[in-house]
Amino acid sequence: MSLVLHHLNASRSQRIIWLLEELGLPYTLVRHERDAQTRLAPPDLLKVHPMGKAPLLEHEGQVIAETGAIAQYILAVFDTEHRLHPKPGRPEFARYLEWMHAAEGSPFLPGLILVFTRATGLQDSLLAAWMTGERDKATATIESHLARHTWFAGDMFTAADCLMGFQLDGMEKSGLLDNAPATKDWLKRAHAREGYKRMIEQGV
Ligand SMILES: N[C@@H](CCC(=O)N[C@@H](CS)C(=O)NCC(=O)O)C(=O)O
Repeated sequence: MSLVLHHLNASRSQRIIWLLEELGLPYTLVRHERDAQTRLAPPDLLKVHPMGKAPLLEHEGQVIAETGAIAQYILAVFDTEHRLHPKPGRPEFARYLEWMHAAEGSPFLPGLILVFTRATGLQDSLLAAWMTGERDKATATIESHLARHTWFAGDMFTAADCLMGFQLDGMEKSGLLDNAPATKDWLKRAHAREGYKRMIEQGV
């Protein structure tokens, strides 16, 4: 049975589009539009999953939520040659796992909380100052890693790059990478990939 990906505009679901394009898998994209004022997902996503958030993947009668789980599912079922997920025992395996989880973990969370502080008028709060420090630490961690590695897992391009790309694209657009040349070089390499270009062509 075919893959159905529920996509919300300007959202994390572009990570999964990129991954599916890199793997060359056929899929149906169901588009959902954020509310223009609240920026929240429309109620129709609640009919697919009780959290009502994107991305959501449908396959063989199952609905899967959470970007990391969706990526792992796609890789386990369809990437049996391990093109985008190194096997245990390969030198890239540990870093691959670390950055797959980092995409929704410590390096991602401060930026997300800062979006919420701005949306609620708390941009001058102690919370915003704390999260700015955490976000700067994350930016420095990513920069130091990418100064030593071509891709997040090492020499091999993996799904961890697809998952981390959403955050880095957003940071570049906000001018947060002006002092992060290695991260900007990673973005250039990522943007040159055919899979990335096909993701952008979908008007994400
Ligand atoms: N941890 C979840 C987060 C899902 C999530 O918050 N998605 C956002 C899009 S970036 C969303 O649907 N926001 C709209 C809303 O919460 O109404 C994941 O990795 O998939």
